[in-house]
Amino acid sequence: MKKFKKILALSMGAVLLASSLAGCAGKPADTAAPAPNKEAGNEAKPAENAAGGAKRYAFIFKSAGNPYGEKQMEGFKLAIEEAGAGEVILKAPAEPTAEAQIQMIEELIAQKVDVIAISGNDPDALEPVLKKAMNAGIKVLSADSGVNPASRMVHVNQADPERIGRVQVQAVSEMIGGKGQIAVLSATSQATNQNIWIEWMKKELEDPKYADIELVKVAYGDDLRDKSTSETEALLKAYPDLKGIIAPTTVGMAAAGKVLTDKGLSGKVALTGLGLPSEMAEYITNGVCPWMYLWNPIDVGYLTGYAAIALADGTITGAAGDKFTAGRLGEKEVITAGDGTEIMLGDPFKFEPANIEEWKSVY
Ligand code: RAM
Repeated sequence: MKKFKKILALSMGAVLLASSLAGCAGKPADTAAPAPNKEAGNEAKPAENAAGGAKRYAFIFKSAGNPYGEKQMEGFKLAIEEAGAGEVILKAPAEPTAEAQIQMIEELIAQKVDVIAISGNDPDALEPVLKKAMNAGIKVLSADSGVNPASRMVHVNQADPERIGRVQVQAVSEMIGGKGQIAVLSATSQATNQNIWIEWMKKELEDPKYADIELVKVAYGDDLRDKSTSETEALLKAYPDLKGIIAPTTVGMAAAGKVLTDKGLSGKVALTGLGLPSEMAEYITNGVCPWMYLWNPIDVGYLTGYAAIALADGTITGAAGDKFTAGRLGEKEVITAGDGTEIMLGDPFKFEPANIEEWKSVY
């Protein structure tokens, strides 16, 4: 039995490696991932930078201790190593602030790395230091949480922000029968990705079909477990009639799932949003979160890794129409986004009781 589970976990890993997230329902594609070219003698020599050393690729996530961020960085590392492109530097500050990231970027500029990829803690505050990096010849791209177009060459987007925002409102509305108070439990108030999704949630709520739903508050748990827990408790206290919570952050989802479970609120306050299957399986199974959405965070990092390589070797400049091959994800194209250019991973995926068991060991 144990052995069977292990084999299952390994094959799920292969499925994961092979799949970008499919549509809002159904299974991921079941094609096998091509094995990395790691046989003796076949191993690619790390590409060299201008100074003749191995190229160095840095990734800075929003903050440390976030399992989603760890998966994203895992995917980034996988891409760089699989391609034999050079060395990987992974960083995440203790606090989810722009200041902490600015300090890390300054250090990376001093170290003369070749590429900086970043999930930004602020769309604009990083502009001076990221421009400084680009002026020093460092290729800069953002992923997951974007920085403004002047601060980057291209952005790696996990899924269409409009779709991500609207689908969460549609979900909560269905869960609460189209009536009652709802709240949003977000990450930080400056997070680019969450703020864009919340804008789309508000646009969706303008539809007359949601006339009986009231968004009472957007709370910020800062992607910190404790703060997200206390913010959930505060919402329940301030709004005793609250019917639903949308948490467009994996950290917020896990914290809210635990609070609602501990308080026995399953079936009374519905939870949905963007959750990590490994953290949310318990709350999907116990009914606290009837269903939720996410994309594959490893794939976000993996795509970012290949985009970083393509920027570093000059295959792309970040201009719309640029094309490159992103390993097992195949050919990808740089497209025009609302602001600047981006590379799109895919669609959000729906996790529900019927499929959560098979995903919880994957990410
Ligand atoms: C958290 C982070 C991340 C976001 C996910 C959904 O882990 O805020 O940036 O993409 O949630």
